[in-house]
Order: sequence, then C-alpha cells, then structure tokens
Amino acid sequence: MREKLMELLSDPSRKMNAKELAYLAACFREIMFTVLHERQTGHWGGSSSAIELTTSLYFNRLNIDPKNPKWEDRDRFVLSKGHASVNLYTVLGARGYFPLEDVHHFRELGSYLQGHPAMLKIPGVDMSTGALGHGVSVALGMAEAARQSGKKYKTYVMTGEGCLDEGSTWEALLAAAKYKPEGLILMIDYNKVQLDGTEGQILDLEPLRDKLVSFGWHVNEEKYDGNNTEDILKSFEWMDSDDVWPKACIYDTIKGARVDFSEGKNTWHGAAIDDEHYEIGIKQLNADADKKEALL
Ligand SMILES: Cc1ncc(C[n+]2csc(CCOP(=O)(O)OP(=O)(O)O)c2C)c(N)n1
Repeated sequence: MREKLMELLSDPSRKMNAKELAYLAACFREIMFTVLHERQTGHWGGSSSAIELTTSLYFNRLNIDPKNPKWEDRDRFVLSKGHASVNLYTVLGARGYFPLEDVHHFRELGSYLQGHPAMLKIPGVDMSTGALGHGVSVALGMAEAARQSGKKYKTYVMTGEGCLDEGSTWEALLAAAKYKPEGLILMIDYNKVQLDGTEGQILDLEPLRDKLVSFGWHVNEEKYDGNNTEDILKSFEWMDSDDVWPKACIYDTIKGARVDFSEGKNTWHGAAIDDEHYEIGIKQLNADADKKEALL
C-alpha cells in the first residue's frame, strides 16, 4: 500500500478535504482494479464511476462509527446499484469496518465479501442489494423510521440508471414526495451507460431532472461532476443549504473512469479484466494516483 495512503488511513475519521478525497479515490481505484483482475470477476465500470462519491460520503460526510456499525443514530447509506460492491467494500475496509486486505478475498467461496452486499454478514452494510430497483423504497422506509422516531440521522441512497429504469423506483419516488421525510437524499451516479448499451438505447431517462422535479423532489440545478471531489463537496453544501425534502442530486460521471479503454464502454460493465488490459489500466491508475498525491 502507498505510504501516503497508509498515513491518511491511520486517522480515517478525520474529515478529508477535496484533494485528500481525490487522492483516496485514486488509490481505491488501483485497489479495485487489482482485486477485480485477481479475482477475474466483478463490476469495474460502475464501481469506478462512483468511487469519488462513496469516498466523499465515507471520508467527509456520513455521521458513522465503524466500531459500532449498528449505532442507531448513524447516517444510513444504501447502495441500490449493489453490483458495484467492490467499491463499497474497498471504502468500508479503508474506513475501518473490517481489514482492507479482506477485499482481496472478494467473491471467493466462503468469503463474507460476496458479489453483492449482504447486510447480515458485512459490518457497515445497511441494506442487502443487487436486484436493481429496491434501494429508494428501502431508504424511504429508513428515513420515515427516523421521522417517526424523532431521530436526526440522514439516509443516502445511490442509484445508477438501472434502478431508475425499474418501475418500483418511481413508486418509491412518488411515496417519498408524499411523506417528505427529512434527511432522505437520492444520489444518482449518472454515467449514462448500462450493462449492454447506453441509457439512451435501453430506456431513455431524459429529461431526468424535470421528471424528478415533477415527481415532487428537490433537485440540484447546478451541474456536478461526480468524479470531481470539489464538485461533490459543493453538492454537499447544496444539500445543507435548505430544509426542503426529499432531495435528489444528479452527478455526471464516467463509467469505467480513468482507464481509457473502459471509459464510457458498456463492454467493461462486468467483464473480467485480463492480464493484457490489467497491465495497461493499472499504469494509468498509478499515474493518476501519483498526480493526485503530488497535489496533497
Ligand atoms: C432487477 C435486476 N435486473 C437486472 C439486473 C442485472 N444488472 C446488473 S447491473 C445492470 C445494469 C445497471 O446499470 P446502471 O444502474 O446504470 O449501473 P452502473 O452503470 O452504475 O454500474 C443490470 C441490468 C439486476 N441486477 N437486477
């Protein structure tokens, strides 16, 4: 592991700034790419697109205590796009829920870190996910539970376009606008590419912002680049800028980001990373992490 990364992770509860978050995310990309190559399985594209988002949540935003993963007042996070599990496991391991090295046992027979997140087995996982389309309903339930029990925690749910193509999501969006629980935040990793084609080819969501607004959600007007940690921190300020609920934040991201042959390609949604592509990709990821390290 890089020395600088070890230094930052020696105090993972410190609120990291944008440059530190960008560096952490770049290091996590190296780890994810390596694990997926080692294990010859898993989902690179959507894990890479969302790594700045999850890193910023866990290292700047969420009110959590990894030593007490079931703390009742903790903020909740639901990764509705559960196929991006290697992303969540890397961030949870780095944040201190379990040893980060365990991520190298991703999807091994008998490992607790299986292909999709399992809440009964993995410390820090608030909801088991993998079947697309359930996250928003579950998060609504969590946020409603907070409202009814007078708790102040926030509930964040992350979807890609796949979840938004599921009818159940839109029922949950309608219901959320009816109950308006405080602290419910939908984060959309809008990389515009799915498993076997682009979002436009599979089921077009545009105009997405207008649709969410018409369903009664408070949605960001400013555009945010979800692979840019300064933009993500701005989006967090926007979340805190008023008391209108529920909120949805659309982030423009790049599927398979930072490895040129995978950027924007559905073919790298869940393909095993062979040796030849690993050698090319890891060089680019090392260079990106070096660049971010130099900026610290
Ligand atoms: C209900 C359901 N149908 C199909 C799948 C198979 N599947 C896994 S990922 C995926 C595409 C997801 O696209 P998106 O949400 O855009 O993912 P991202 O690009 O963010 O990885 C599909 C169809 C599934 N997991 N669940």
